[in-house]
Amino acid sequence: MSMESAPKETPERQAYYDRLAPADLAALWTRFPQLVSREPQSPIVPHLWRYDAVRALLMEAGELITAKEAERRVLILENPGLPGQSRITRTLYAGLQLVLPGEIAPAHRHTQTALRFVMEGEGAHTAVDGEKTIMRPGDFVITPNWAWHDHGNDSADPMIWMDGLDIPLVQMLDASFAEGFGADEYPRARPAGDNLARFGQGMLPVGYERGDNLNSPVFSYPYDRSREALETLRRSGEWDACHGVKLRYVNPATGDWAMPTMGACLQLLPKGFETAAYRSTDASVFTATEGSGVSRIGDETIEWGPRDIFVVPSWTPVRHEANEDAVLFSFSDRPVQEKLGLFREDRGNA
Ligand code: 1HN
Repeated sequence: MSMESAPKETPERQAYYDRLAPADLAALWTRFPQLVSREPQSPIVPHLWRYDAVRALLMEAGELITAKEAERRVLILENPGLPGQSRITRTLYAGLQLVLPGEIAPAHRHTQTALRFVMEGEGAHTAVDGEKTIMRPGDFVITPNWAWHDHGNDSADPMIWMDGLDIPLVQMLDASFAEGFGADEYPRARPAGDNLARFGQGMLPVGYERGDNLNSPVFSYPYDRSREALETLRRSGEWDACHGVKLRYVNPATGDWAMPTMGACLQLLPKGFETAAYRSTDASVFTATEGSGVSRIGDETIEWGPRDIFVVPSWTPVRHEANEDAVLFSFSDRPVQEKLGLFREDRGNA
């Protein structure tokens, strides 16, 4: 069947194909198997980045260039299956960003959506449309598309976070716009914590209408609250066979994912718990905030510890096992796949 293997080549056919290319044409029957595969065929490979190794290189960058000159001082985590393409999965970009004490990363905005997950440091801030959020390890912060954002570090220590952006997705759609603000900081509009008070307490301002905003009005999800929720649920003992205790970050005004293009989750794997094999069409980036464990991803075995980052490709079975209570943050393009009717998952027999 021509969808599974290309028809036999003959000298006459080959000669014909050779005449098609100069005319900017191609024969579909030679391409079917690549274009419409029976199952996802991803160039993305499972991979682990050790935090300490990336951190050492990032600190070197701190001596080579300022955050301001670089605009953002980031080391991109590139999937070895697609080297040189600034992506960690087919649709997502990830990097580790360093802001040194006293530095500012100037205000700009772009149509790409960003998420931050804090790895190290305490007391630096990011500001979204003029509202500052002080960042601590494990905090999850979103920067909606086209929102002005700047970062600063008034603390005494380096601040490092993981950035996740939908850059390759926006690139594929040729929908990138960006501009600088022209000053370091966007004018401060509201006091720090305003978004959490308004939208993050299981309540909404009376009369609030979300309009056409597809992003959560909450842009900071502090770690201590999410961690406490996982701990309470851990004690209830109802663990998902494939995920342990797993919660997703939501837009409290809609119940949908916090951002339209990227979905993020936090999960607790109790000590000794081994998850059942699971696969889904959304390639996912993971990092541990606490604990250590082993993940079997297809044929690869990855041993991770705190702040290491690893990637699970689309439709590749994964099983996690925790050596001690472990907490994993993860993100993927699942909201996009769900909206387009493309998301599939396979829980094995679980
Ligand atoms: C960006 O704006 C940030 O604001 C980080 O921290 C990484 C990578 C590509 C394009 C824009 C940030 C980015 C980025």
